[in-house]
Amino acid sequence: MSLSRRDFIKQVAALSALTALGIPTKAKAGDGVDFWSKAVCRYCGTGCGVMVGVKDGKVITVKGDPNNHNKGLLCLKGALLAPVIYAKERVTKPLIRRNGKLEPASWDEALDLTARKFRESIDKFGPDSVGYYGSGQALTEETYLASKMFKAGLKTNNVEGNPRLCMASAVGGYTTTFGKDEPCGCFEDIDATSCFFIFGSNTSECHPVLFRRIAARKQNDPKVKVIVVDPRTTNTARIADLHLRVKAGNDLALLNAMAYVIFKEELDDPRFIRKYVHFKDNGKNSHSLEEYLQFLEEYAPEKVADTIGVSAEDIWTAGRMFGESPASLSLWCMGANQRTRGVWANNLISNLHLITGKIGKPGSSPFSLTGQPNACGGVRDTGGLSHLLPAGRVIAKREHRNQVEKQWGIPKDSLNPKPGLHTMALFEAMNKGKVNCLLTLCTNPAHSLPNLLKYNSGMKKCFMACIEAFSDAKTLEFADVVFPPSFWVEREGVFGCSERRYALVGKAIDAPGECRDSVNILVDLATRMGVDPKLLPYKDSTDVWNEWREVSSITPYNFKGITRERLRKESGILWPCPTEDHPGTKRRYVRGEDPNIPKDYPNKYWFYGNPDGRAIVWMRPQKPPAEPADAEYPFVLTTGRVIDHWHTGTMTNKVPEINKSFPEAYVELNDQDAARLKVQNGDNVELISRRGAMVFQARVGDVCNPGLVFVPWFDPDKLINELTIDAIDPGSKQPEFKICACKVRKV
Ligand SMILES: Nc1nc2c(c(=O)[nH]1)N[C@H]1C(S)=C(S)[C@@H](COP(=O)(O)OP(=O)(O)OC[C@H]3O[C@@H](n4cnc5c(=O)[nH]c(N)nc54)[C@H](O)[C@@H]3O)O[C@H]1N2
Ligand SMILES: Nc1nc2c(c(=O)[nH]1)N[C@H]1C(S)=C(S)[C@@H](COP(=O)(O)OP(=O)(O)OC[C@H]3O[C@@H](n4cnc5c(=O)[nH]c(N)nc54)[C@H](O)[C@@H]3O)O[C@H]1N2
Ligand code: SF4
Ligand SMILES: [Mo]
Repeated sequence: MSLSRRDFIKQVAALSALTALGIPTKAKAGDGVDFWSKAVCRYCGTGCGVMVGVKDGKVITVKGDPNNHNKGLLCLKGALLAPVIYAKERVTKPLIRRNGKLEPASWDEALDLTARKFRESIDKFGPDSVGYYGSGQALTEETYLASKMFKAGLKTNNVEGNPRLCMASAVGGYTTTFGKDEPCGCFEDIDATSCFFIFGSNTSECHPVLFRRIAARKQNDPKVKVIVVDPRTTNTARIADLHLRVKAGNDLALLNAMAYVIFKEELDDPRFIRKYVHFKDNGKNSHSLEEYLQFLEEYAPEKVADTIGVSAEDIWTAGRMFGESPASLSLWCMGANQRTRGVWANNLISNLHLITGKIGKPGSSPFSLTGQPNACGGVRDTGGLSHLLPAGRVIAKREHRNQVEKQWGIPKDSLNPKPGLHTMALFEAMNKGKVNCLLTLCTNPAHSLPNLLKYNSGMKKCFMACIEAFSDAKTLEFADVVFPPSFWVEREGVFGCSERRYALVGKAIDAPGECRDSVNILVDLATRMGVDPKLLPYKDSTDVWNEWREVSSITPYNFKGITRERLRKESGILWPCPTEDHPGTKRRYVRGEDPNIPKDYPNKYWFYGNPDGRAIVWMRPQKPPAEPADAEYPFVLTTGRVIDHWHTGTMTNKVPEINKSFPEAYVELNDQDAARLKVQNGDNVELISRRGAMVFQARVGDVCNPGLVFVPWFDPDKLINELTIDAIDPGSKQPEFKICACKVRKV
């Protein structure tokens, strides 16, 4: 059963009446279903709780969980999940490539072939000749297990995932500023803030249920201000009191200029700065407040307005709004992260909170919005990247390795001390024949990597085994083996969304055909590769979860109290949560809230991630993007999302209502540019970058800044990533999807 848009609106309206408290996980219920099962939406990092309605063993409807933070609300994607499960493109049998074609095979054949290929490569070329490439959409248990299997079992740190394309700059930002990853605030801050500072986030399309909460906050209190920083007039920008339509890639200067205004207007918090802040420059040298102020002199609004592309007056207004507001909440996403200076952008946003003391109080927080439903809980927290170990520890530190070795029951100093290859280096190594075997789980790199044409040869050469739910995923054109996984509510496990909230995706139905749970696939594969079975003593995902809880317990992540039983009853709990009677933590680093801080700690705040207990205000200069527009390629190409489609479209293109509204990719072109190029709305134009060229239908209007074009990247038939650049942030190694130069030609 699927819903039309009208039905959907009706359903959302009806949901407020649906707040019968404490719906048990599997209760008999009316509404034509046999039972409702509790889960989390499988799409965005908002992490909406859902109730899945099952009849005769099939999911027939999905509605919002009234007890989760979304209070029963869902966006269209979440509400229309049922038809995705039953799409005819589901992979339901293992496949092996024979004579160039993927053909059905038995599980034994597919697993043995994969294990043999990996084993041979490791024996011949060493453990770093293989790798794992996972996802912020995999369950926590799956990523934790894969990371342990490769790092401890196969002795390679080549463990990566799509969060490198997405959240790596946020990880880098938080760890350099606070010494620990992950946001310190929570979604409830939305209801308490009086100023939203939304930077490079199209919240209305990408975190729609959070956006409703933002809009409701604004509607309820006319004093609430919204500042949006985006080179496009997105739907998000339409509710802004102040929209700074910056030049793409040039807004680091804006963040420093706002800091300048804050000091000039005496909106800083000297007491907070004195006690809790430490100033540093790019060389990691410490500085005084006076030296920081000197650094900011270069960023007087009048000096940088032209670089940024907005008026000095608007910059003064932005700084004042942020500083004068009793509480300010920054929300940012890919417009900050997908940049060659993504880490710096993250640091500079946190600076604004640290100089004003607007942190750790209701409504005040530097809050990075996470893209995927489990990039935080699954990949960042479990250490599913090539430089990380579980619960905020890093490969490079011997002390951390030794802790984890002890916890995993492997000999001291047996973990590989060298961080593995980051995502772009991993695919580059495949090009060069240095990585010969790759296991992918829940990601579609042949569509989502930047500068795609460059990486095709590596994907062709490398033995690729893909755990992938849909047969039309682009990456399967390169796969040698395909494993059919249980999808979404066909298996049980945990998702951790943007606000450190862990919630259970309950199993509601059986998987079709020969699909297996990915936890089971990974354990089976590891065993056949010769990994010591004692390392992976799990019969199901609950066992993995229980080990992971234990592993977290000696770290500040400590969520030992988040038991499976609690997850079944409650609709999500925020870590840290050390004991079973602990309610979870809304705000970290605050005495009285964060269980890591003793009750008798002398200060109100403790940024315990850093040795001196202080957060760092970084002096980061303005830097342009890697490939700015120039005379030959005079336009800037940016890429991003539309509300109804998810990433590479493999799921949302199975929903007719959605596919009708966005059948194919297009290019947004500013009307002044269009007039100059004599292009009318609906005409075809060719975009040409230094890497590729492609034709799109033009949507002419005033959404994009003049000189900027925007293309959504969901369309598998128009792979805009053939044009994007693979320049990376030197710190986070995240690619600059948001900015490259191009030409536009009428065809
Ligand atoms: N509908 C939908 N929702 C999603 C997803 C999806 O595929 N579809 N994916 C999820 C995932 S994984 C992610 S990461 C998030 C992404 O969520 P967002 O980051 O909100 O989405 P994007 O469209 O990638 O980019 C956001 C904005 O960055 C702006 N931008 C570009 N360049 C610059 C710049 O130089 N400076 C500034 N300030 N802004 C700039 C763009 O104009 C765009 O409006 O969405 C999540 N939610
Ligand atoms: N041009 C451009 N490119 C971008 C971005 C951008 O803004 N612009 N954004 C980047 C960002 S932020 C991200 S997060 C990445 C995302 O990039 P990808 O992770 O490559 O994109 P998805 O479409 O989410 O891929 C998920 C895959 O898993 C499959 N799948 C779904 N459910 C399951 C399941 O339960 N199990 C298994 N095993 N498979 C499943 C889907 O069919 C799909 O093929 O893309 C990046 N690429
Ligand atoms: S806002 Fe995100 S999590 Fe919530 S229903 Fe929509 S896609 Fe799912
Ligand atoms: Mo993402």
